[in-house]
Parts: sequence; C-alpha cells; structure tokens
Amino acid sequence: MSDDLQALRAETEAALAAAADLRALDAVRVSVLGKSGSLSGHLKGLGGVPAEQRKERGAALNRLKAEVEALLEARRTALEAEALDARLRNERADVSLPPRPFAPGTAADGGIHPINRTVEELTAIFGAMGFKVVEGPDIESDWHNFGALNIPDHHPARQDHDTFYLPGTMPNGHRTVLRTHTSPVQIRTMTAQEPPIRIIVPGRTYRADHDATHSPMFHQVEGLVIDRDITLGHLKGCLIDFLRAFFGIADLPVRFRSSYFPFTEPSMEVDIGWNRRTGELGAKGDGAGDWLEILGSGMVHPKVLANCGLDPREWQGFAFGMGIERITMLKHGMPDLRPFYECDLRWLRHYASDPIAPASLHEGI
Ligand code: 2NL
Repeated sequence: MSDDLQALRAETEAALAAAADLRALDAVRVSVLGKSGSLSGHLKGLGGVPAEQRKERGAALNRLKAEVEALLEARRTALEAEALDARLRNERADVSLPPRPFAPGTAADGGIHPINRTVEELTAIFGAMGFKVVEGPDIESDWHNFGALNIPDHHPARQDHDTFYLPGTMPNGHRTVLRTHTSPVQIRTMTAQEPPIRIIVPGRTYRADHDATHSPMFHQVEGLVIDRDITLGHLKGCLIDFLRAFFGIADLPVRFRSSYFPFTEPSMEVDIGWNRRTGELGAKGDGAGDWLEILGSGMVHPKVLANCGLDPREWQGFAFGMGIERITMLKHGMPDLRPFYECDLRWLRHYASDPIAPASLHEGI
C-alpha cells in the first residue's frame, strides 16, 4: 500500500479510537467515506493516476475502504455496548414514588376481588404448611372428573353434580365436561408425579344450578396430601389450623362428622361453631350456638389411588374440598353470592382489598 494510503489508514484508526460516542463516530465516517471524505477524494482522483498504476491503486483503495468500514462497525458495536452499560448503571426505578391517590370517596382505585383475595389467603396459609398451588384445565374428560374418582357411569353423583356436558369426545373416546370440581387436577397430579404430594388446587368449577347461593360458574379449592404414613390425625390438625387461621378466630370450634363421598373412605364433613341468630362465627356461649357445615374431607379411597397408578398398600393420604364463594361470604357476612359476578362498582369498592398489601400470615389472617 502506498505511503499516502497507509497514512490515511493510521489517521482513521486514531480518529476512531478517539471517537467517544456514536455522534463522534458518525463524524469520522463522514470525514473518510462521505461524499467529500478523504477516501472518496482518492477514489475520485483515480482518473488522474497513470494508466499502468490505476488498477493496483484502485484495488488498494477498495481494500482500504472495506477495512475502514469494518473498523467503523466494530467501534460502533463497542460504543453501543458501552452506552447500554451506562444506561443500566444510571437508570433505576424510583421505588420511593408514592402510589396514585385513590379517587375521592372510594375505598380503592383498582382493588383485589374478594374471590381472588380468598385465594391469596388460602395460598398464604397452606403455603406456610408446605403446600404448593397447582392448576388445570376447565374442560375435562369424564374420566378425570368422574371415573378416576370412583364415580361410575350411572352413579347418582353424576346427576347430582348437574354436569355441563360438551359436544364431542376426546381422541381417546372420553366425553368432555366442564369440570364440576377441581379434583381432576389432583388426579392428573397423582398420575404424573411420585408422592410425596402436598398441593392445593383453587379454580373455576361449573354446575347447572342458579339461585342466591349457587352460580353455574363458581370456585372451589381442594387439597391433597399423599405420603407413606398419613393419618386421619394429620387431616384433622391441618383443617383445624386452616379454619382458625382463615377466619381469624383462635378458638373457633371445629367438629368432624362422618359422611360419605365416593372418592374418600372414611369421609367426614367439617362444621364450625356459629351463632344462628346473629350469624356470628366463633365460640358458642349464649345458648344460640349451632354448627355450620363448611367443608368436606376424607382419606383418599384406595380405588382412587389405584386409578392413578399408586399402590394403596404403600401410599395413603387425605383430601378435602370447599367452596370459595361460601367461605368468602361467611368471612365477610355477605348474604348473596350473585354480586360476586355482577361487576357493580359500588359493591366492588366496598369489598375490594388493597392491591399493595397482599395476604400474609403476619397480618394474622
Ligand atoms: C365438598 C367435598 C371433597 C375431596 C373433595 C378428593 C380429591 C381426590 C381424591 C379424593 Cl383426587 N378426594 N377431594 C375429598 C373429600 C371432599 O369435597 O363438599 N366440596 C365442596
């Protein structure tokens, strides 16, 4: 390469190294490769080069041009990375900013729906006991919803549940239903993973029923514990602790009453103490004390375990289920379930909870 081109390359390299930001870099590009740039000047001057040197000179200029373009690109990449590093160092979210003020006269400017609040509370309480949350599909096969749970084809429970059957079948021939409880998610969990299992399953469920205390879409939470040595004692301790934490009443009376479900044996319904006259939950005292049914539970039926591929001689456990609307209504003294889904802003503002204060055990829920 001729001396003048070597000098041009050295100058360009020095200018590139000195370019401290992308604007300076662009100025270097224009001064070398721009219309009246130094390299462009040499290219234009090719016509005046003696014919025998022109070919070689032209090739050298083109090589230099490619070299300069590569150097520019490399410097650009380096400067962009530096600029990003600097932004990441300097830009921080200001977490001290105050929240948006509530609209005058309202309890909350966007709040947590009481159903979701109850799910948050359940998750906090059972989470502290080592349970994990699992979810599953609303549209289920009748095997996961009924068959695996020891509810055979013509069992009255299939009618009791007022099931919404959907048109068509699954590829394996099973009928499709809107799940009538969240148990199919536990069936899927037991089928898919080895015990120990300790899960709660909150979610939407569907039954063809509609009045002041029933909605065709409602919410349930079920729990499942499977291990080698789980007993009825574990079931009772777990549910007593849960009910007292959820209702915030340390001495809430809890009663276990024998019952029947096809998927548990033995089965027990669980009642809590309340005052029928005032609707108040808690210890009985003034003679108006009564029991209120709150949830269902039992030891998982050996047939259900076997249906999920678990050997009932090796594994056992307990399960329970309850309605989320029902426990939410009881906790807050709500008389009617329909407003949960009516989106009346006055009702929502009254019952919504603060989105910035999530449920936690520290609040004594
Ligand atoms: C109720 C009763 C209950 C269960 C749900 C369950 C699930 C599996 C196996 C065994 Cl996979 N049991 N769930 C057990 C007992 C009662 O719910 O009254 N719910 C509102």
